[in-house]
Amino acid sequence: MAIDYSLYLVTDSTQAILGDKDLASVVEAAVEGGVTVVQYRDKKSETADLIRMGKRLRAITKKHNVPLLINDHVGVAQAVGADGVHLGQEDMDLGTAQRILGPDAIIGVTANNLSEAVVAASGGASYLGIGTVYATPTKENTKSIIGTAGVKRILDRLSTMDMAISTVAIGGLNDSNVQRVMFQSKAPSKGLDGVAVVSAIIAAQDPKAAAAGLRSSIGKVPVSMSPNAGENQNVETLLSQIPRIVKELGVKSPLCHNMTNLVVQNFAANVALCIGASPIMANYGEEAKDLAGLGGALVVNMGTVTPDGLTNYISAIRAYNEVGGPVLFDPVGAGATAVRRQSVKTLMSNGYFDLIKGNENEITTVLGESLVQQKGVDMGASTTDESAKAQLVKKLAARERNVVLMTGKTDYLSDGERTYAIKNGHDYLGNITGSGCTLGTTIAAFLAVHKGDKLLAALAGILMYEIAAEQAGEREDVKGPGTFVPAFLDQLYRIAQSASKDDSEWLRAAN
Ligand code: 3NM
Ligand code: MG
Repeated sequence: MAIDYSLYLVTDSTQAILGDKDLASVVEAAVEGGVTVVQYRDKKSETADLIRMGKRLRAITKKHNVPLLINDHVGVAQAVGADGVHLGQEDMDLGTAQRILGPDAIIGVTANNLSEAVVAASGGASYLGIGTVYATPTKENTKSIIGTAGVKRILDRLSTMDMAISTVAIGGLNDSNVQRVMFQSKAPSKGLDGVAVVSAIIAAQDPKAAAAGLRSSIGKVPVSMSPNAGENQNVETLLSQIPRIVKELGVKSPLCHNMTNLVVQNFAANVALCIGASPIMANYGEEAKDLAGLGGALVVNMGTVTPDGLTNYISAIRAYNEVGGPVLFDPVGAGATAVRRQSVKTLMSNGYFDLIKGNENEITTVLGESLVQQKGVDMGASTTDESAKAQLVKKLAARERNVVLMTGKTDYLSDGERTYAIKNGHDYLGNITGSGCTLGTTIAAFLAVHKGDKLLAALAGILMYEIAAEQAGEREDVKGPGTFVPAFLDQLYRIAQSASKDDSEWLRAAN
């Protein structure tokens, strides 16, 4: 039997989630709204009560032609004529359940990690419930939170096993994140078959509307997250398009919404103006709902993160994600403190970033892996292995399905397929404050004007920025970092002006 796993409802009968509603009525409404599979999960009731409710749910699901599975209790599944069971890692083992229920039963298994997934898949499970994706109050003692990266790791492994097993993700999923989770979890060869939710439907005021909303979200890949136009590998072809993109930026003057740190606000606004963008420094998340509709891009720079700031970032990221406005994440000091490490996780589980930029430490923190063995508190530890850096950037971009830029003497830029090393820039950029942050501002403005190929947009921003720095650093009137800053702003402005006159001479310095 081919099953549609796209919207998998797991029930909960607790006061905290179901409240005073009647479970069978909630399930019926949910099925009418578009739920495609129902799992009856009740961790507290006695067997007689389970069978009583199970029979009611069987009647409802049968009427609507939707499969019914029972959590944990194989005997209850048999008693009510369910289509199968869902087994947690502490429940009856898969082989025993298969022998009892026979070959036609649907038997799903919970998988938190690679080995649980491999064991269940090899054992012939019908599907895997992969989780816990995000923290959820619904289930007590969940194992580790694996995020979309963890789901993707499991899907990648399953695709190498060449097995016809279905998959759903579970844990903390709701209408604000299902599209992104489906998109970001997608392994090269296979994505999730659906998502499983509890509270997003059972705790909803209107379970039918909640189910209908989820069902329609699941089917759509958000415009902003469409895969990168990765067909263009040729550097010359990419470079040839940059003057036109710089010119377009000046013509469109996109809104560049910065939620950035206290140190660089003024400088970032000046950089945005000089390149031809229209800056706004707005840290209040509620405002983003209006700003996101203006066709610009958002920079989230957590250089001076606070609890309030985090809440504001999340509202803004969601507002931009909703309308497909590009979001650039600059995880400043990501590895420096526990608060920052946690903030990175919180932000990444709450939204999609079109581009993540950072230095080596920041990018390795976001990836969760280090290139080199960290020695004590030596945060400056660095590798000189260029190909290792390029691989790391590529890996993170492939994992997040976005574009990643690692800045340094050489910058590495990747969309998970194409990876480039860029060697432009000037030493003085390292001697002034906010040069990394304002590069983020610059790239965001380019993402707003050039939507077709995010990597190309980023490349245009990086080259404009770094070549302007080279030109400024070489000027006779520039004696050091102090005189460099105004000269740098001037050169950014000049490049913008020359591009508007179709002069692309500046780009000859690209390397
Ligand atoms: N199993 P909600 S998480 C039943 O990780 C269940 O295996 C999980 O609830 C797992 O959709 C979970 O309300 C609860 O976050 C999911
Ligand atoms: Mg269980």
